[in-house]
Amino acid sequence: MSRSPKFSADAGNAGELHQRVPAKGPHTADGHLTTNQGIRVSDNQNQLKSGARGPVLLEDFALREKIFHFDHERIPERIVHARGSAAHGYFEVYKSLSSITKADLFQRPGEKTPVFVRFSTVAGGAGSVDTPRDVRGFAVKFYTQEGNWDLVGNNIPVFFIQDAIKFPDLVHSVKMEADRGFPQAASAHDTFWDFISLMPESTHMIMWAMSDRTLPRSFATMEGFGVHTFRLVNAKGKSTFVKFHWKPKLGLQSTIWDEAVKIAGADPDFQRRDLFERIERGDYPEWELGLQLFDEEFAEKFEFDILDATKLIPEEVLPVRIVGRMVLDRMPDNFFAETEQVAFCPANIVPGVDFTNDPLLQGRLFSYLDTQKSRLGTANFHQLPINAPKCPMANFQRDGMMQTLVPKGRANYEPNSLVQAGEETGPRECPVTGFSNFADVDAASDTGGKVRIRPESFADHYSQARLFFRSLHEAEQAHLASAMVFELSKVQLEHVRVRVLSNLVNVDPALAQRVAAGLGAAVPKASAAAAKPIDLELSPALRIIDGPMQRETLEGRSVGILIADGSDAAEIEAVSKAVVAAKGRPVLVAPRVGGVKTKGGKHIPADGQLAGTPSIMFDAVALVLSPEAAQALTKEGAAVQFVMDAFGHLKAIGANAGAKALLDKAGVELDEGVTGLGKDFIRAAGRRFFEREPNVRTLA
Ligand code: HDE
Repeated sequence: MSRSPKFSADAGNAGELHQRVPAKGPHTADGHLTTNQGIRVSDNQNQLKSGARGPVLLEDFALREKIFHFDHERIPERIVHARGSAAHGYFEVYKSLSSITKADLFQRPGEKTPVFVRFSTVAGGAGSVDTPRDVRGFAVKFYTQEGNWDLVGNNIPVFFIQDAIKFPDLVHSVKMEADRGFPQAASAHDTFWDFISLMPESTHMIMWAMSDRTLPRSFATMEGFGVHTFRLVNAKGKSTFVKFHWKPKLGLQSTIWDEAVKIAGADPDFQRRDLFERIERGDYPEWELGLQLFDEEFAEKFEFDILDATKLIPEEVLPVRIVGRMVLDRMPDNFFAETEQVAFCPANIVPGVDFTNDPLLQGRLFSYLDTQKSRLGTANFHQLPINAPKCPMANFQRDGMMQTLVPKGRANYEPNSLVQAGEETGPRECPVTGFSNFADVDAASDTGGKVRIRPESFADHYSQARLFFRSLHEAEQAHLASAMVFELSKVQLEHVRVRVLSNLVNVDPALAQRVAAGLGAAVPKASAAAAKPIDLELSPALRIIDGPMQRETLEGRSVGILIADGSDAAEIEAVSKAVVAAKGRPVLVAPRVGGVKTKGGKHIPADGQLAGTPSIMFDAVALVLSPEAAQALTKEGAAVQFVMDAFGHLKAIGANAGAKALLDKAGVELDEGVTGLGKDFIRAAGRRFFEREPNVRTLA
């Protein structure tokens, strides 16, 4: 065993190991290795130890960070289509399809749109072999000038099930069996065939699955299909049904089953390697995009429902029209960053492409976003380079885990009128150029089709606001008006204050007047109302004060009883008992938590100390004080505040004669809510005295 402290793992070939070639990805100018924090690493071979043979030191941040990161390198694999291989390329349209679709990528002959295509098997895990008998995924992400369009298809034109709700069952049945964890990447087992045998709608797909289609020789020699019926929509809003086809330039080629099995042993990565090598060689895989286009009339006449994903339309019945080609000419730079993190979603469509009511497709529209959140861990997965659109994007979605964008300014909502303050306003919708869904009036005739319209019956925004305000007790009205004045006084954008006032005029001109007066502003004209507000019969149930839900009771309320040395024990006891008898909760508050020594020398412990138990904690207060104590407490801020707040908060104040000095100091004026300590206090303590309010504060 070597005990030499000088030994180093790379001692023998240090020169060779330290030659540097700048990387394509993140790198330092001089090729220096750093930590994730940018700290230069001095030794990537030996960890920090206390002595050559001693324990490893926790402070070795380079070691800890490196292992920490390594421990978290994996993300959940796809629940289906886990094993995949992908490549970059482009789609080139042959001639303009403007008569059938307004989709930008189909307008200008010869124009190329970047694509990223991922091929996959369905059942096997990420590390399974390339050549099981299985359906192949054929997912294309078009990075168009109008946003990303994902055509997430398979190499078979039909599917196992008609409704999305059966998908988890289908997938559970084909994946390795739940108890034993095998077979991997194989449909030849009990549970799959059990399910299939109970699922007659799968029969057509099973024919395909058992055919040579599920043994493709290479990705480059298989067809791709959008499977569902989609729509193409032209600039005039006319919809044409479409089924998408990818036709391989090299034609179709499959393997023999025996061959596929042997390939799996000889080269588990047969198709991934094939894709890589073709592109390396410059033999770029190529497909032509074909469309089967048809209208409602054809759909009606066709013997099967065009919304049924277990059916195809034979090319002999409806020819495939070739409209462009797709070439894959560049391998991803990094398998994880691109192939693993690419997030396809059938709901990603562009103007000119639209959905149908195919129930399987509709189910998929929900599913894929969920899966991305689960796999990539954040709603910001669209910011990953492979998922980000290559056209400009802007919206008010903000924050979230792993947010990498740093939006400026405070416009994170709309509508806003920040432009009037010379601030950035952020982006806006546009009904002309924005995506609009095909209305599909026929399919949804009873609801009038798919629209983004608010019904006329939702137009009245003011009448019930008026009803509410006018139904309130006048004290509540004053509170509401004052709250408006307070809030708007904090608003520095004058045009916003004016706009709120003009809305208030619709609610109630008198309210607008009160708020305007509180702001020192003029009352503006009423804002334009979608429906003219009307006077409704007032609803007393809407008010709190004097409304049907007002209760005058001590039940469930608490009374703070302020006591001090020299207080009368009998008085304290009497008021406490009376509160309890009325189902209230008495709380003794004293200058010291240890309690007080009463007039007769008795010790009474306190429940709370004055400074930490202000009157805001109670629904009413009682003062049981000797004249001397009251006098002394006039010099105690917490005591004065105790009483002043109770008065200002319109609470009942019961006081004995001795408390007068403190009442006076707190500015308490006699009213119905200021009582002695007897029955009148217990009665008063069950409510607040709003009639006092004009004497204690100015309200709008
Ligand atoms: Fe998928 N499918 N799928 N699927 N699918 C996924 O999304 C799902 C269906 C297809 O290379 C998942 O990101 C439901 C039909 C491909 O990354 C998941 C239903 C077709 C890929 C999902 C279907 C497909 C997926 C798993 C029934 C052919 C791989 C990981 C309504 C037209 C894309 C992921 C890639 C991937 C759900 C049915 C094709 C779980 C619920 C039909 C090619 O979201």
